[in-house]
Amino acid sequence: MKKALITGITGQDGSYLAEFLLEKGYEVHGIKRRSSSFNTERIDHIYQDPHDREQRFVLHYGDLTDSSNLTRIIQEVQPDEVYNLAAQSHVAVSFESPEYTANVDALGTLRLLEAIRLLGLTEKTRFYQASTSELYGLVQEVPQTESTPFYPRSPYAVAKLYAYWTVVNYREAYGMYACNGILFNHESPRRGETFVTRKITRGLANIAQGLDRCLYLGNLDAKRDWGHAKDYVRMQWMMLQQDEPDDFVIATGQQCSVREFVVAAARVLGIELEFRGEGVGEQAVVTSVSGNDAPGVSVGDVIVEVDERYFRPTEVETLLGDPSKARREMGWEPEIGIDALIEEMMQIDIKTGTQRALLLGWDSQRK
Ligand code: NDP
Ligand code: GDR
Repeated sequence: MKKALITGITGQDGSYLAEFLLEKGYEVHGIKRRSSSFNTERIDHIYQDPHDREQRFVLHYGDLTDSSNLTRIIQEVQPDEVYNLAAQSHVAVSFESPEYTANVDALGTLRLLEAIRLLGLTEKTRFYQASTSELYGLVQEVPQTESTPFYPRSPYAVAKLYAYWTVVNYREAYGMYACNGILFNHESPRRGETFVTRKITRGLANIAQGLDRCLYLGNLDAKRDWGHAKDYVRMQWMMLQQDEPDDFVIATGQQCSVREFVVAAARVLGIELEFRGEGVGEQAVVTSVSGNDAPGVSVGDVIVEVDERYFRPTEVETLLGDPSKARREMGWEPEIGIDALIEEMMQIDIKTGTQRALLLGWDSQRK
């Protein structure tokens, strides 16, 4: 039975990858951080009792800033595959906490690779690094491929650039099977609530129920190549099953703007919008409402407004990936398009919003 170690197992990708590898018959180990409240919501459904003799899902406390802890876990697990998904992954937050972001995202990757090397596991252990389209930043070429020059635009992207080259260097210097997946944005109903897609689907679903009035966003013109996390974790595994290690761009090859995402998400609720003004203060006004999914919204309501607090000191305006190499060499194709992605995210958030509204209604009647 193959053993995989996943850092960042409590995150969006970690949870989907753990499910995927368990289905493939792996013994899956994950590193989770100690926190003052539960942080395992995304993986609770696959949790296995440590007293179970057949246990194939094991969690270890750890942190990417702590080498001794990482070395001990790797020594104990002796993994065939390490998936390094842990990161301070929020670009805007990296401007607030640049040093911490570098410590986790850049040095954390180095710590893992060094642990594998010093433990004599370079022959045995294959390594996947969660690299990112943020490396392209101020884009030098459209669409972006594996050979497009990098131009990072945030402390997050600079830290990930260090990690990217560390992976390449360990591959070349020590012959390690180590790969970079240069993944473009990928989303799901499990996406963290402060990333823009989930902020939009959750925000609009709450507004539809009258739980909130307005959604405040930053740059509506930003364009991203958005895919589904499930498709992307399948690719993470595929990259470690090749004869030779290599780096791959993973993307859909389609892009849309944040504004277009808002319009499409609102449509799932039966809401049509018109955008008025531009820049700070730009607003989305409701022009029609149909169906029963938005009882809290009326024509004329302003439900989205641009707030400069969500602007970034340096922005990545547009990203569009070319996944031809992954298609050609591994036969990978994304299966879930942007419309299906938005529909799925909206349906889950509508369900949660409706339940919350019912609960609050029930409470207020009781008072
Ligand atoms: P999430 O933010 O959902 O998950 C990040 C994970 O890292 C969480 O499990 C988090 O733990 C953990 N983590 C954070 N800091 C530390 C630390 N110091 N030590 C150990 N664990 C830590 O990210 P995603 O799942 O969306 O992304 C996975 C990886 O892929 C990240 O590295 C991200 O930068 C990268 N990436 C993501 C893309 C995307 O569009 N989703 C695109 C390209 C790259 P906790 O739950 O406790 O916070
Ligand atoms: P990104 O994702 O920065 O691409 O990083 P995010 O969803 O945060 O932003 C996408 C774009 O939307 C604009 N935007 C807003 N973003 C947020 N979070 N909140 C807002 O209110 C808002 N309004 C507009 C942003 O300015 C940006 O242009 C994600 C992360 O998962 C990284 O870890 C990963 O490496 C990259 O995707 C690929």
